[in-house]
Amino acid sequence: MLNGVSTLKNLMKEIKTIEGKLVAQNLRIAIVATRFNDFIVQHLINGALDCLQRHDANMDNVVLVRVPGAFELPLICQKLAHSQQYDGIIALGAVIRGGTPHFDYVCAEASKGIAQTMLNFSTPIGFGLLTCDNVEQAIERAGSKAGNKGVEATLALLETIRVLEQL
Ligand code: INI
Repeated sequence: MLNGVSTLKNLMKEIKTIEGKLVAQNLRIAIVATRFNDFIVQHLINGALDCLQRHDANMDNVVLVRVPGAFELPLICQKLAHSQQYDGIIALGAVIRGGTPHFDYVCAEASKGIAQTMLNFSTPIGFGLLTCDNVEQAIERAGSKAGNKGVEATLALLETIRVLEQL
């Protein structure tokens, strides 16, 4: 078994592997962020901006677009992707479950619309939309216990852009 593992490791060394470097230099990035639940979303925006700066983005090439809520994210992402002015988009927001099924509709349409936009225009979109059962879960994912999803979405975007460049 041990032999099998080392054979696989050797095989991996021989396989041509395409990976994306986390370099933001010279990229044109649009951040689309909701106003809804701004007390959470502001932390996601801060995380995304900090991450871009740390990865050498030219901050003059970064634009922030605010939208009412998560339901509006797909339309604005689509418009930005269609413009071909951006190498990538970061979609940020927070949907928090209430007492009605509204949460399910907003989450489903937002995530579906963002994924569809990414595929329709081959423009990578970092998915930084929190879908939480309560405020505590959202706080945990906006820069406390469970990290910052704005940072995660930004890193995923950089990696995807750099992989796409090589394909
Ligand atoms: N939008 C959000 O971004 N987060 C929410 O938690 C939320 N809830 O719970 O209602 C929400 N609703 C607004 C929705 O996204 C639209 O902006 C609205 O329906 C107008 O089109």
